[in-house]
Amino acid sequence: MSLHRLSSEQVHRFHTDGFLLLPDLFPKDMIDQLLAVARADRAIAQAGVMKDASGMDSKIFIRGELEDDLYSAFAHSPRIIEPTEQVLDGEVYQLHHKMMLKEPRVGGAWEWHQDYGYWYNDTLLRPDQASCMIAVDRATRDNGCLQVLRGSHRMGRINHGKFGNQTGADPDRVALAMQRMDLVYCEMEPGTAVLFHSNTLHRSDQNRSEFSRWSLICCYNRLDNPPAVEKFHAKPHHLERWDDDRIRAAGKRQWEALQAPGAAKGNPT
Ligand SMILES: O=C(O)CCC(=O)C(=O)O
Repeated sequence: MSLHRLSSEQVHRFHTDGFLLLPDLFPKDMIDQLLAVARADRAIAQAGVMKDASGMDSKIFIRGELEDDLYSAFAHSPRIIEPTEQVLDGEVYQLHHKMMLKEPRVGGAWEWHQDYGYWYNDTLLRPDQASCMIAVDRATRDNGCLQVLRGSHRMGRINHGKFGNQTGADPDRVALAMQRMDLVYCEMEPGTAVLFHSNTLHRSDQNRSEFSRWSLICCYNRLDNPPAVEKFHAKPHHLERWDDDRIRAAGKRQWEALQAPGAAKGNPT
């Protein structure tokens, strides 16, 4: 019996709430390594930014295909894959993964949306996806932790687009949902994760604190639900499961490469 399987009570809670907190999903040394690599990585320092409605930036380093780096290595972890397969009730593959950084004092907000609000347009025909957001730094209300509306995945997909100066889920529909559903702030210690359904409404605030908010989000789709047209996401594949030591070894290789003479410096945040 696998160490990473959820209890039937946890699976039930995911289906009821549309999300599930997974305390201490990863051990401290793996998260310390991930943070050290991310801070040193020039590719992340130069990553794209997402501007919020007031012009504040979140950094987003997103990759479709799996690569030879630590971020991709985490996406291979059975600590994530097994619970995801349980809640989606079938084999999954990695759709994409992203390192997210909200820098102290200036990190931007994310507006209410459902991931499937966008992935629908990528011709994923069923909402059979889930995302696992892993706290790399401590995530708090002050530095812009993830917020979710409990049970909102059961509304099905709602309209997404540009409404006034906001892009995201239809704000009138969100306002109605907020009258009936609990708003939950997913405050997490490093290594804790939240697994959420692709129709769960979520957002996050700006980071007005003195502390950075790094996180890694790994997104998965059911293998029997390939997109009708291939876009940015990874092609459907049988996802190898890597044990912790193989993931640590990928991190060590990347760390050594980043320290090599001539390697450009990353972002110390
Ligand atoms: O990083 C965050 O706070 C939210 C990111 C998000 O909602 C997304 O990538 O879909």
